[in-house]
Order: sequence, then structure tokens, then C-alpha cells
Amino acid sequence: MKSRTPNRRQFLTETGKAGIALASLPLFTKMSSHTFYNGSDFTQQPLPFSYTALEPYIDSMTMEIHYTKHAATYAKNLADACVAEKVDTTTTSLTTLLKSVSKYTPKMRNNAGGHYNHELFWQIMKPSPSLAPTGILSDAINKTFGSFADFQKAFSEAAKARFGSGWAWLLVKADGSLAVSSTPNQDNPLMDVAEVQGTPLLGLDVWEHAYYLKYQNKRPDYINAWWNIVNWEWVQKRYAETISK
Ligand code: MN3
Repeated sequence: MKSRTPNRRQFLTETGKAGIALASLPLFTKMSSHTFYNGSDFTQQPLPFSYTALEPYIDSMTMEIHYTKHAATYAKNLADACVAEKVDTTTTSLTTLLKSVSKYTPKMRNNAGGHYNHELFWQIMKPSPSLAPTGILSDAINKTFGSFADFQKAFSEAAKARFGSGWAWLLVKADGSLAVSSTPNQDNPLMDVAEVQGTPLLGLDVWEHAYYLKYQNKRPDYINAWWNIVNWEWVQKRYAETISK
């Protein structure tokens, strides 16, 4: 019995510390609580890491402004567009909406895409990841592009060559094959207006707001740095789920 009191006190103290640590990172959440996989979320989800977590590759000020200002605004404007255009977000998934986005206004296209793209973007990054895919995704990349290095080169070129604002993508096409593409503005491969259509696995935001504070006009440096924080475990899981559908 004697040992229970200090243990219990110790437990409460440590729980209290954990509570404080979590409170100091209000946006921290476990990935398992995130329901983004099915693309049904119309509201902004918690960031799965702290603003400082991706340094030095993405600085904390860029991360905070990107999440709390840019991405939050897409989510708010998407909500407004859904009201104005009578989209019932309790019965329609975001993925379904994107697949027929040509039926809606440019405001819906820009903000539905902006919201989806950023929610995906947060999930595909993490600090200190394994730096290359393994398993079936690795096999598919090698088969399609020759090697992982060749894939990175093709993806980086798509990101560099996108004129103005937009995204670079690795996607799974309807026939199950992989492709690299890029889209302007907040378009993405799910959209019926996209040149290359499919399910995005990996997307890189090349809008200046994503990198300008740290990299200024040097977009290639941002792209090169970004490979150090790609969450390949998550991308592999998404690939496996996508091709099993
Ligand atoms: Mn952005």
C-alpha cells in the first residue's frame, strides 16, 4: 500500500505535465483521429504537427500563416460557397463535389480545391520521415518512372515548371497507373476540369505563400528541401487504399 501513494502522485504529476505540453500545442492531434482519407471533411482539421515541427525545411512563421490564414480562409469560403450553391455537406462528400466541380462557380472551384489540397498537404508531411517509399508504392514508382530518383526528378520538374501559382502531383489514374502532373491555382487531379485526372497521393504547394518568407524567389531550393519531410508511410497507406477500391 505504501508504494501506491507516490505512484499515484507521480502518475497525476506526469499526466498534468502531458496536459500542459498538449495545451501548449493546441493544434496537435493524433493522425488516427483524422478522418481526411475519404475526403468528406468540409471543415479545417487540426494540424498533425506543431508550427515548428518541419524546421528547418519549412519555417514556423510560414507554417503558422499558411495554416491559420491561407488554408483557414479556403475552408471559410468553401463553407460560404456551399450555402450559396445549396450543397448539403452532410450528404455530399468533398471528393464527389470536386469530381463535378465544373457545375459550380469559380468560387466553389477555388475554395473546394484550396481546402482539399491543404488538408492533404498537412498529412503528407512529417518531421524526420523515412526518405523513400517501400513495398508496393516503391515497386510502382520504379515501374513507372525507372527509379525513385527519376520520379523525384520528374515531380520536381513539374513543380518548377508550373508558371505562377499551383501544385505538383503524384496521382493514381483510373486504370491504377501512376502519373506526375501539375495544376494551376487550387485545381487538383480529382476535378473534372483537370488535364490529368485521378486520385492525388502527393501534392506540393508551389504558391509563393508556401515558401517566400524563407526561400524568396528560389522555388527550386524549397522543392529540394521539401523531399526531407515527405511522410512516405502515410502516402503508401493512401496508395494501398486507393488501388484496393
Ligand atoms: Mn497554400
